[in-house]
Amino acid sequence: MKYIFLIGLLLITYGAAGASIIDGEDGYRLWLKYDPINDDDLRATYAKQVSSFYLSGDSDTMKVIGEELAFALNGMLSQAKQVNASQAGLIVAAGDKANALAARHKLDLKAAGDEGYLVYQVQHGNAEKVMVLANTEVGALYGTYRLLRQLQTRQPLADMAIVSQPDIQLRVLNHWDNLDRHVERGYAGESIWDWHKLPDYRYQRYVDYARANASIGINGTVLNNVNADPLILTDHYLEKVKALADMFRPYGIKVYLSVKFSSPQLVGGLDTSDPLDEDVQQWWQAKVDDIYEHIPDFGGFLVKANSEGQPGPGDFGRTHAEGANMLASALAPHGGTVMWRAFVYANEKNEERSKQAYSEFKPLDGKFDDNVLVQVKNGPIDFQPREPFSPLFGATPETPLMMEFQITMEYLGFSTHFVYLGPMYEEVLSADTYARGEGSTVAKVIDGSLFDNNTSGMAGVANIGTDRNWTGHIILQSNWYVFGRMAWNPQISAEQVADEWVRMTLSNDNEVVATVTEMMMKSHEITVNTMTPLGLHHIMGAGHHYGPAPWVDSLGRADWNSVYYHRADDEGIGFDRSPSGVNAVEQYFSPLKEQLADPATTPEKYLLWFHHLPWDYQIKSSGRTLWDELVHRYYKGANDVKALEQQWDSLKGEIDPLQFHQVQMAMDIHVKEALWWRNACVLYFQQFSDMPIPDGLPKPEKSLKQYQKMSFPHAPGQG
Ligand code: GCW
Repeated sequence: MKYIFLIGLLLITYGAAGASIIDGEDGYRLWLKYDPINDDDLRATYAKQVSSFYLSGDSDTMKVIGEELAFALNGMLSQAKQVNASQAGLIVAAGDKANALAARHKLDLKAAGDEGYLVYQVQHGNAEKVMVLANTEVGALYGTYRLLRQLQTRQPLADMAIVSQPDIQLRVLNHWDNLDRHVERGYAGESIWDWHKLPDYRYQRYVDYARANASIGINGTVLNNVNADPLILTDHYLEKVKALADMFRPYGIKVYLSVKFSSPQLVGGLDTSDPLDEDVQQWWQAKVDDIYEHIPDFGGFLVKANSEGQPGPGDFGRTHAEGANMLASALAPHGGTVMWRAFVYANEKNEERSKQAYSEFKPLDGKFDDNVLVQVKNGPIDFQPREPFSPLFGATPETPLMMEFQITMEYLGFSTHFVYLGPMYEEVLSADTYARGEGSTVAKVIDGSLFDNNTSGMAGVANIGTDRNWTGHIILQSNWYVFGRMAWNPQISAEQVADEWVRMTLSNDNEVVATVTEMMMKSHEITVNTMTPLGLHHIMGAGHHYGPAPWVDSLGRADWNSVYYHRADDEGIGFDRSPSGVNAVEQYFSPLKEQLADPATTPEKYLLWFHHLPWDYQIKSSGRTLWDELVHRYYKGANDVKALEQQWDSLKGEIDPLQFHQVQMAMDIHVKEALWWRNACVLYFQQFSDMPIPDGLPKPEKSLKQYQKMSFPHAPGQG
């Protein structure tokens, strides 16, 4: 109501001017807004239950819990007080104290593990109390955020009986941030790490970053780009890294670094970086020892090696395992981990790109040290709008695989498209690899349960920067959020997460929640249709990856060009990865491999990923020809984006005006770009199909030549 009035007033006064002051939520507070609860009864009930709280200790983490509770409860209930145990409605306890309370109330604290928690309402003496109990203080912190979420989403506390612990051990953000603050594939401002002013100047943003991550269970951060600057390992930078590690420690967040494999040569003064060379090994050991002296809980290293020009063990005739193990043995005495990326592909291999990671890493299964995880992108190529899962998942029983999802939307519209990635993550995690028969989902591979691995991890390439709202677009905050929630619990549904995120970020009004959740849930599929329907992939602009460019054919390597991937010709379109082509399907387990070998049994969403099909091939679900279906999907995609915009418009006055306005502006861009993708792709592919755009559909505004001429100097995020 207040908002409608405000907007109305501004429009009357300045309506014609176009721009005006909008007093609203700028998004900085993310999902931790803690605005007052307006329902008096509910507020009073909550206040009675939890506004007085007791903490079982005064460590740094307990202090952080106390601060968060005071801030949140004052915000939502206008009251909060830390008191002694007998007076408290809410008890937050860790360690011995928690064990004693759990025993008294016959609760199984073991089920909380090292990082989990119990949140219970219990009858304690003659009072009802809410208890957050955990074996560790970090567990108590996570439990506190869980309890606060109950209030933020307006759920009852009575009868709460929650037991939760993470299924995945390492839940890590990867920042592709350079030391000069440029963020590779970043679309939300500069890097939040102000390396120049560190270690002394410590922005509030660093604390709020830690709070946001802890609230969703993220327990690690790789601070710098995988295309790593070797300077990160010099004393000058390590001092700065230490400052961040010190700030994040109370929140349970460990710091990791990306390292360049040739660092011994580049900053160590050695003349080789051969992992089997003793001097090289000693250099790394000394470097690692030094890091741990300053950062006793340092997490470890992330490595991109022999990939896209980065140095690696291959330069010295050594395998990825030999490279990874050399770093792993330096880290092992300190409990550190190596996350070694499987994103490798090279022209010289003379093998189709989607097959190379598997070919390279499958034979190395069992050769990695215990503290190495191999980090695999969700799909076999590169974070395309949609990919089948990488065949490596399930193929390495002896080697724990870490999932790498991209949260930043390099290939999905940067930061102006309305795309919730939850359904995409869910699609990948719930996919069946059949590695050990039916039910061997990707989620079970990466949580370690399928092969009984003793370590597990999930990484997300961060989408945040210095933009006031962190992610450049409020809706895209949900992608950071859902990544954390799925890293904690890879079985959770994208829809449930969307619902809770909307409640905490936009509104608790049930109708608004239903509308926005529904929009979010369909947004990924819609955007896939606008860009790469039916399994098309890698047809975006070269270098910056912005916009459609299926015509790209002149880049240095065959597999950097769009034409390599879509293979459109007079006969048809698509990449034959079946046994009659490059036989990438052989890397999957039966019965998937047989299913994907035949277009009739390949899911339509992957059709052109696995098959080159004639333009008049009949699509099963619709009866259309392939050409008509392709055109139909591009047109449907663009129409659906337009409909999304209208749905958003219907929320005017129902949500915060600034949040509303910002998303509305981005939606305009999304609509325009969906039309651009549609027109450029349909015109381009029509040259090969030589078939008409079906009757009744509007013709593209420009000619193909005009679309091809568009250029985008200084597009953001370039590598
Ligand atoms: O998707 C590609 C990106 C590169 C990135 C690379 C990788 C960090 O275009 O910018 O480099 O993947 O994942 O290593």
